[in-house]
Amino acid sequence: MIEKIKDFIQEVEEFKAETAEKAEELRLRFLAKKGILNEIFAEFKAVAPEQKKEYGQKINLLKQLVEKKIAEVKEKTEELSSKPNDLDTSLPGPNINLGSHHPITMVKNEIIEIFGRLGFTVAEGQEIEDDYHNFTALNFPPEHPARDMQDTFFVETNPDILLRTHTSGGQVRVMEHQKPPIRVLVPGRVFRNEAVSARSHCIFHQVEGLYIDKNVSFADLKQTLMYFAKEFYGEKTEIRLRPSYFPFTEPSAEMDVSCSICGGKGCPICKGTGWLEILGCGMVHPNVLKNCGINPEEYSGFAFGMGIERTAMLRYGVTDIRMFFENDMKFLSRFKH
Ligand code: 2NL
Repeated sequence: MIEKIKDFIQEVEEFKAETAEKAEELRLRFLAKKGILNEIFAEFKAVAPEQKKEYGQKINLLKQLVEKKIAEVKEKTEELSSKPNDLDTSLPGPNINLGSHHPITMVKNEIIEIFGRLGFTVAEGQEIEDDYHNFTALNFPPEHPARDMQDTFFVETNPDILLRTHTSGGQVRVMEHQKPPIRVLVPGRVFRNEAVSARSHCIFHQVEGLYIDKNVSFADLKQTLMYFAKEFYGEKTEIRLRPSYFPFTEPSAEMDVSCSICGGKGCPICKGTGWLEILGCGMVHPNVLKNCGINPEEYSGFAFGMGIERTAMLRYGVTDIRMFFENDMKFLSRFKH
């Protein structure tokens, strides 16, 4: 009999009291009228007098254990059910971990917002393009090096299909479907078959802009981009245009802004020059207008393109472009506000 009691003690000790139902089961099994304890008490009467002390202690221990377990569950469930009544609605709520926009998204949105004030709307092109919209319509000659496998990711089974190397195909599609005046921004992800390093990546983001109407001049281009530079980099920002070359614009230029870090005096960020190169631009080439069904005798326009990563690196002092693609929580949480 003593062994049986010890087994019950062990059973109750191991009992995990989680729900009121489980506790009730335990109570019925041990404490009910026809429960185990009453059964043991009945047997206890027949125990020899010299063993009564040992038996009595063990039986008491068992009873206390059962009662303790039941009390524990009661306490737990009461605690839970009484919580709503104790709720103090004047206390501040629990800390909810909010996410934040990715820095590339933040810079992209800011650019869209600034040009939006000048009447530019947004169009999304497509990441998978055909050769015509990515190159041919944009006046790339058939043998242009950008069309090389070394520079562009082509779909293996079809040399006509590729991952866009710029978002310009998006503007081509807008021109094909819409009559001037056109004022559109095409932001998006682009791909180049390049080695990845701290300064360049095979995937990056661009915003390109296109403005087409009657009598659009280089002065309009300059004024529009100066407005953008002052809005984005600050009122004191100066701009400078240097001649450049793109197949799709003529004339073409690179735009620099005075270094916002040193104010133009020269620092490591601008490599001592006082200027930061931020975008390429130019007057849309007449061949491009023609290819898109717009008469270059009647209309003219300007276009520009800028890399978002480069812009974000300058703005946030990020020195490795790869950080934008790693989803490192420590890096991303810097951009919470
Ligand atoms: C750069 C330079 C540029 C354009 C993009 C463009 C688009 C059409 C027609 C003419 Cl449909 N031009 N886009 C023009 C000049 C420069 O981007 O360095 N981007 C990162």
